[in-house]
Amino acid sequence: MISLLVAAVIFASPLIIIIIRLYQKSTNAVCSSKKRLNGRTAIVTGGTAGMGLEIAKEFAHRGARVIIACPFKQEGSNALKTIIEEKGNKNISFKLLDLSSLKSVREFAGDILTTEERLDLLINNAGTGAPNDSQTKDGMNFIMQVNYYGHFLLTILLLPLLKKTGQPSEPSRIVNTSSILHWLGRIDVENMNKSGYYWIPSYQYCNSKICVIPFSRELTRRLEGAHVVVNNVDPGAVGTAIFAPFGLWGSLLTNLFYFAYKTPWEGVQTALHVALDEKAGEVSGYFFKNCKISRASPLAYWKKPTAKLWEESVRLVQLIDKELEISFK
Ligand SMILES: NC(=O)c1ccc[n+]([C@@H]2O[C@H](COP(=O)([O-])OP(=O)(O)OC[C@H]3O[C@@H](n4cnc5c(N)ncnc54)[C@H](OP(=O)(O)O)[C@@H]3O)[C@@H](O)[C@H]2O)c1
Ligand SMILES: *[C@@H]1O[C@H](CO)[C@@H](O)[C@H](O)[C@H]1NC(C)=O
Ligand SMILES: *[C@@H]1O[C@H](CO)[C@@H](O)[C@H](O)[C@H]1NC(C)=O
Ligand SMILES: *[C@@H]1O[C@H](CO)[C@@H](O)[C@H](O)[C@H]1NC(C)=O
Ligand SMILES: *[C@H]1O[C@H](CO)[C@@H](O)[C@H](O)[C@H]1NC(C)=O
Repeated sequence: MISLLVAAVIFASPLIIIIIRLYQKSTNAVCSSKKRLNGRTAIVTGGTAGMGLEIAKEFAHRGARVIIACPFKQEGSNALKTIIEEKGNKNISFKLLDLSSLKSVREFAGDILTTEERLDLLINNAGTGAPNDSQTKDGMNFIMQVNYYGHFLLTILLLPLLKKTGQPSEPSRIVNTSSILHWLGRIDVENMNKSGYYWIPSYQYCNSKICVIPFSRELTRRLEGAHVVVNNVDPGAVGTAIFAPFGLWGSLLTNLFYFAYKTPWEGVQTALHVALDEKAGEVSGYFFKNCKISRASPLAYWKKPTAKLWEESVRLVQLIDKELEISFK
């Protein structure tokens, strides 16, 4: 019986991989915008590897000032060098940012607000799927803080600059990275920063990726009248190092499925579309997939948890009334 099952799995896997590949390759759309970004400034969180690096390169190619950010100095300076060499644009900076630390997020945002004159594009791309269920120094679940709370705080702290930059003819844009795995996630506000949430070690990843969606919608509501738009993207399944923290299992997953994955270049097309396309800049609070508006899980549209999530997020990232006032006045 068991051996029959094993045989079935062995035979079915290549077929499944081929189907995923065919589906992904045939549905993947390419960003067609030719927009130049001279005189524009973009921040790409985690612009040092995988899809973030690909996005940063594209922005550099189009003439933008690009700021990339991750928690490791060596990785940051390597990426910086690569971008400058490949694209011949010297207006690129690397700054330290550890999204798992509220203090680091505040320092990064403070630095940006005092040194940058404008901010046209904020790409909340950094993310971790590390099977790391420990609590951070701030008392939150590690994955949730990196993927969701950290970006929540960062976005709100940077709003004054985004609002100052946005014009009626050209709003500044925020792009949040969701994932197909958000379909498995829940907006479970009471247990949001819990360790050992579920028997699957990285389950909070799914939760972090669904929380991003109601947030974009709530922020859109709160930003009415300001020239800032915010949308979510689902890149598809992309061959990056995101599974590396899983060790042997991670490299197995990466290599076994390599054939099924999109390349990082293919994976970032929707993010580029949302960041650059003229029509995409006219909507806010939407979920994009393959360069088109799509529907996220119905859970992401429930009103009650959305309001509660906002309150709880403000409390956990320790935003004070005065800061909220400055960002939303
Ligand atoms: N790959 C997929 O199939 C897939 C599918 C759906 C959604 N996504 C999402 O797409 C985004 C990009 O993922 P990727 O696949 O390109 O992964 P990746 O290659 O692992 O890149 C992740 C980036 O995030 C940075 N990062 C990690 N922890 C951080 C922290 N604490 N503070 C600041 N930056 C941090 C990393 O910097 P270091 O390298 O220096 O740690 C790296 O630059 C993520 O949000 C991911 O959840 C990926
Ligand atoms: C860098 O980019 C910014 C914004 O795009 C621009 O204002 C500035 O002049 C650029 N600096 C250089 C040295 O090109
Ligand atoms: C796990 O999370 C803790 C903080 O909660 C952090 O200090 C540590 O670096 C993380 N480990 C990995 C492998 O990401
Ligand atoms: C995504 O967008 C929301 C608002 O739209 C913002 O508050 C949040 O910080 C962003 N990032 C994440 C990961 O939710
Ligand atoms: C996060 O949740 C855990 C358990 O659910 C709780 O013990 C902790 O106090 C919470 N942290 C904060 C900052 O509220």
